[in-house]
Amino acid sequence: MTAIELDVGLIVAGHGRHYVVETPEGRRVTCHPRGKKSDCVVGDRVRWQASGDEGVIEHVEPRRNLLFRQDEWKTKSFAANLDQLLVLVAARPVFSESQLSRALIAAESAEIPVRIALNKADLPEIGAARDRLVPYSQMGIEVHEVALKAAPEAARARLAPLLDGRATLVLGPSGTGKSTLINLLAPDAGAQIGDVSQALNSGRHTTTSTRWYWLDASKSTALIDSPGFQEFGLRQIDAQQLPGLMPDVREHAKACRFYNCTHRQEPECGVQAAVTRGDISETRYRIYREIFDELSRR
Ligand SMILES: Nc1nc2c(ncn2[C@@H]2O[C@H](COP(=O)(O)OP(=O)(O)OP(=O)(O)O)[C@@H](O)[C@H]2O)c(=O)[nH]1
Ligand SMILES: [Mg+2]
Ligand SMILES: [Zn+2]
Repeated sequence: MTAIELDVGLIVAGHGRHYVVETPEGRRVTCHPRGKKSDCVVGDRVRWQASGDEGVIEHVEPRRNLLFRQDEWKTKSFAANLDQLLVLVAARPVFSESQLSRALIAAESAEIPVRIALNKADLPEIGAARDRLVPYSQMGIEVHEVALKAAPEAARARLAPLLDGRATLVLGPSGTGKSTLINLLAPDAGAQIGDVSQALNSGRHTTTSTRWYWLDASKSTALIDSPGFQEFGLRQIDAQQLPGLMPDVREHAKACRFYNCTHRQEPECGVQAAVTRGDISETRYRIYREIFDELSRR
């Protein structure tokens, strides 16, 4: 059988070796990949063949892009064929700037446009969270402040236009409101929403797998819910590439004396000078060095 005779479909969910494939008519079929390797991710376009009530994935179409993280031991794919990434952080729980920066670097490396949303504007910690995001808006990344639960209609008005006509992966630590966002914009999604204190105390994540949701009947707009992440390895990136993937570092590296400056101890370094002047935040520079060291240690 040639590929042309197989049915086409979109991977909308994955659980271990089971995938849910959506057909162009909107039917959802549980499928298994052919062979041992399960190398599909949510967002993949596939060709599959019915086998009883289920199906077999025979072929994965070439990907436009793939967002993933990679540590020493394993590679974890988030989703493929994305138009943008929305990193969702919140006033509470306090977010790690290192994890935020890592997600931004992975997106830059995969050439996926990114925006940040800061949720829970109703909480008293919002001022501190807002201040911590100033360096990110200064480096040209949009930051949208919302209260998805406390002021849902204002949040919808702010975010819906940014999402319209695109496939957007919502990524962020556990308990920031990713599933709350999905349920606000895709009312029959029924994504499970967790209780923060419970999630944090038990170290549990409410959402356990990545899932694709359509926001409109014409299927032009999609949001992809994902489990909160804690670790974010960037082993797929060379240390030498890192400055080019961090917009603030990249900007000031133009002023370095040496073309191969690593911005750590070289003289006449534009990046170190920018840190001294306060044009690159101390935290961002610390994160740069931490990731650079990690990527140099192979
Ligand atoms: N105060 C406040 N709480 C909110 C807001 N938006 C969401 N929450 C709460 O934050 C908690 C976590 O929300 P979820 O949507 O489950 O978070 P998540 O990012 O999907 O979490 P994981 O699935 O664990 O990754 C829930 O108790 C929500 O009700 C908001 O605007 N303000
Ligand atoms: Mg969730
Ligand atoms: Zn330098």
